[in-house]
Amino acid sequence: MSASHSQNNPDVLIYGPSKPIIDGGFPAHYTLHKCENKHDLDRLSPEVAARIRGVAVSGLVQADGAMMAKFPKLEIVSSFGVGYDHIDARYASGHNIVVCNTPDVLTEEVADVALGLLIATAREFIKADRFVRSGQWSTQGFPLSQGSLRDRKVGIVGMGRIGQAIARRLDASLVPVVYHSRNPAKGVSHKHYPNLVEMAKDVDTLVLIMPGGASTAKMINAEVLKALGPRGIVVNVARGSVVDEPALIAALKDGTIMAAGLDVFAQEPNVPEELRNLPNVVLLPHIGSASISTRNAMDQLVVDNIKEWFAGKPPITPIPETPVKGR
Ligand code: NAP
Ligand code: 8YV
Repeated sequence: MSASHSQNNPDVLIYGPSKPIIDGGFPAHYTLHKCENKHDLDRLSPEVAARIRGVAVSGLVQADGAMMAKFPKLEIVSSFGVGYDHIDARYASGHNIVVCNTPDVLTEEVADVALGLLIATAREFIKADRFVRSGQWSTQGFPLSQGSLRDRKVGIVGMGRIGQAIARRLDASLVPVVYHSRNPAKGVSHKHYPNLVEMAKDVDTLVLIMPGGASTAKMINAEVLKALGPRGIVVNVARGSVVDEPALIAALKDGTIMAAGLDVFAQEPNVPEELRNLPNVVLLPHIGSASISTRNAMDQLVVDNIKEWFAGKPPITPIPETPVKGR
């Protein structure tokens, strides 16, 4: 794909929730259209759809092949979030549509949440907070935590931008780290395991930060959880789809593993009641990148990718499946 394209008065659709930085971020010569959800999208007139050349996906709404096929002149889809499992990258690549995501600007924020969630899970912060609030501390001491980071070895699944930022934090905390990914990560000195089950046998903690989608679906299954063992902690900041959720619930219930810290779930925002009732889990509502400053930076990158494109330049962060050559 090359970045030599016409530049005049593009029609751009903003698809997803309203956000000031995205809604207000485009120059006056753009013609903007807005669909908050699929219902709005289905009602977009064919005349307007025929003019759309760019789509800014402002939240977790699906941009599958059928969605993109509505726009015969579509050149670019600029999506909010580094994960793009809600975008059909293969369709885009086959139809000369460049897809952009928002990597890097959220890396450290998400790594902070991963480490915070690991510590909160191992050291039982949420139970301890409830203990103080309920007034129980005035009559008894809080039980010692079963878990500790001091005697743990962490296996990170996915050693990309965020995985490496998590590894740096664990290095600084003197916690040994190894990792699994399909290929060894360039410039990473931690031990690489080509086989996930072999790694799970050698560690007692898994931190998941690989992409969602077909290649990682339910990768963390009963076999992996059994290999991790009864001291096992699973922290998932990747996608709910990477875990076999019923198998995880069963493993947490019967002591196959010790605990889990979860920021993401199979059917968000619906979290199974069985999981919500477990005492050995810490549950977060998908807040890995959710600070005002980081979300603003992500929104700005959604806009900037489209602005660069329609200024005739390569976009800033195209995904690997739809690479763009500069002029
Ligand atoms: P990245 O730099 O592309 O890294 C992805 C890593 O996963 C790479 O090491 C890659 O290595 C590995 N990987 C990919 N497919 C795999 C597979 N089938 N099996 C094993 N490993 C695989 O991405 P990133 O910026 O670190 O982001 C990672 C993911 O985190 C995102 O895609 C998103 O789903 C999730 N995320 C969640 C939140 C949140 O709020 N909780 C926020 C941001 C991101 P190989 O290609 O060698 O396998
Ligand atoms: C977003 C994420 O919160 O970047 C990602 O992949 O999971 C988060 O930063 C998510 O895209 C929700 O819109």
